[in-house]
Amino acid sequence: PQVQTQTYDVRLSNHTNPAARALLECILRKRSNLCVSVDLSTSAELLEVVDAVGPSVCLIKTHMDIVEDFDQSVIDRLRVLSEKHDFLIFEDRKFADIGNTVVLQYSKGVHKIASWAQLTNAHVVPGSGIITGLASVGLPLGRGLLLLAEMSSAGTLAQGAYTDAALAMAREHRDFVVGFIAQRRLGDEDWLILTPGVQLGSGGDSMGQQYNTPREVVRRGADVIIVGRGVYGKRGEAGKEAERYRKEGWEAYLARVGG
Ligand code: 5IU
Repeated sequence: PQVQTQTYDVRLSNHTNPAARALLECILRKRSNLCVSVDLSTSAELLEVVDAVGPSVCLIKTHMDIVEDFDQSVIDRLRVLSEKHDFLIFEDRKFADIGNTVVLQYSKGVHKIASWAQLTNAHVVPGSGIITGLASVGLPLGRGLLLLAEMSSAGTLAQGAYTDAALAMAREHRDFVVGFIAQRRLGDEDWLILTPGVQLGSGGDSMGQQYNTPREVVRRGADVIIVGRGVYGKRGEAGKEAERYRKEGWEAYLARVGG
């Protein structure tokens, strides 16, 4: 596909899914295409970082299953912060089972993800039944789904024909699938591309993570940059770092759309 040069404003008219629209509207209101991934394992640390980065983000990405003291009050407090700072919530659950099972994992259990996360994501390895299952829960609630088409980690199998298959599956479910977790733009349609593996200074970690800069991933087609340790890694500086990444991401977007 060609470089995505349409503005977020124009792209709003290409989307009908309520979660996709809410995300684009929030991006425009806050001039932020930054999602901070808050991978911290106590609710106090999680909520402290969310409160600090909240003003600079359009989206907070969670892994709620790593929070050791999880209970419903964590969700209640997260939602208060999402109203206070105006951001959406993306639970990075990476569903990967058959349709019947993901229905239960998405709606029930300890986390009841569908009740609070506007966005979640799924692997395509089970085939399209996973989307049918998740859509049966998420669509009535106005939720949106991202498919994992590519990963940022070294040696990922999500490439080539696998990535093409993810795109084909998304095309069958355009009401619920709003885009992809990917490293570049996919397809000529308007899919939202959310890209993890982002850090200023690039490099990686000791377990296969590979980083690109905000400017590079946005140039390749990222609509939302996902940054974790780059923002919350230095204790006490998450708010300042988030604002730095927001500016980088927004300038890269303006450069891409020619503004
Ligand atoms: N994440 C990736 N790469 C991927 C996918 C998800 O890093 O391809 I799919 C998640 C893992 C972590 C966050 O929650 O995004 C990135 O965190 P760091 O910026 O701290 O590496």
